[in-house]
Amino acid sequence: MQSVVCRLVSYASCEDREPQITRLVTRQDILTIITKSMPQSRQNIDFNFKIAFAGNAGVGKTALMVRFTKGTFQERLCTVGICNETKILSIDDSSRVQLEIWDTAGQERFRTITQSYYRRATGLILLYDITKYESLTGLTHWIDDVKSYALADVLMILVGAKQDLAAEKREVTEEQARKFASNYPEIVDVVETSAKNSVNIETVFITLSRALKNKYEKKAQPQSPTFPNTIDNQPKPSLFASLCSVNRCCN
Ligand SMILES: Nc1nc2c(ncn2[C@@H]2O[C@H](COP(=O)(O)OP(=O)(O)O)[C@@H](O)[C@H]2O)c(=O)[nH]1
Ligand SMILES: [Mg+2]
Repeated sequence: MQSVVCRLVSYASCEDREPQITRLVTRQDILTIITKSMPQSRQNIDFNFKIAFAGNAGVGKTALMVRFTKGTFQERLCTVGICNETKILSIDDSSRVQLEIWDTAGQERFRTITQSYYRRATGLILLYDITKYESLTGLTHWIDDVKSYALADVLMILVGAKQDLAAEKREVTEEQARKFASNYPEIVDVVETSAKNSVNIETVFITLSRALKNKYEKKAQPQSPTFPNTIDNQPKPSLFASLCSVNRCCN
């Protein structure tokens, strides 16, 4: 919006310099400016989904988000403030899906994740650490929280993180995870990932996005860049810049 305002200001000052061209800025002008100020890649978006995380501290939520959105992995990360990142995916070569991915801000350490974090999330990534059995069972509490705060029909994917440590430290088998998932019809799939070695990272987001797309297509909702979850009234990443940073761990 800031850039739109800047453009309007420069548009107006341009008119000042050329007084012979005097006309009002119409609604159409504003729409054209807004469209032009959107990066090409943000146009023609079929769906917008807000994706949030649930899972114990230390299971690898931030590492998964950073690997997916920035393509990097750093040992000993800590999350400060509230982070969201936006990424666009093509699903089955036919739909462009914009994901707004919200990391927790470390509140899970104190079990103080608030209603506002889950509000309007359409998709949820439930993360456990395959080297810690209690991180799988602990998800029961997070799912209870999600069910009381999130949209009633939120879809979830169960993700076993740190798959690169399977050989020496595995405590949870994929079968145990699938059995856990079978108790929750909202869980669309179970995937093991490694943010460290970049294994199955895109699979998580594509699988969840595809399930969400199929669900909303069935509902025959209008195609709109702001459907089903308008993000326009959410704080933009730039406004969050001072709150949101992922640093080397301060522990
Ligand atoms: N070996 C390995 N370590 C990981 C992986 N993902 C995260 N970690 C480590 O696990 C710790 C906690 O990760 P973090 O993303 O901060 O967890 P969060 O508290 O759930 O956000 C950090 O030391 C990460 O480097 C992974 O895929 N493999
Ligand atoms: Mg974190």
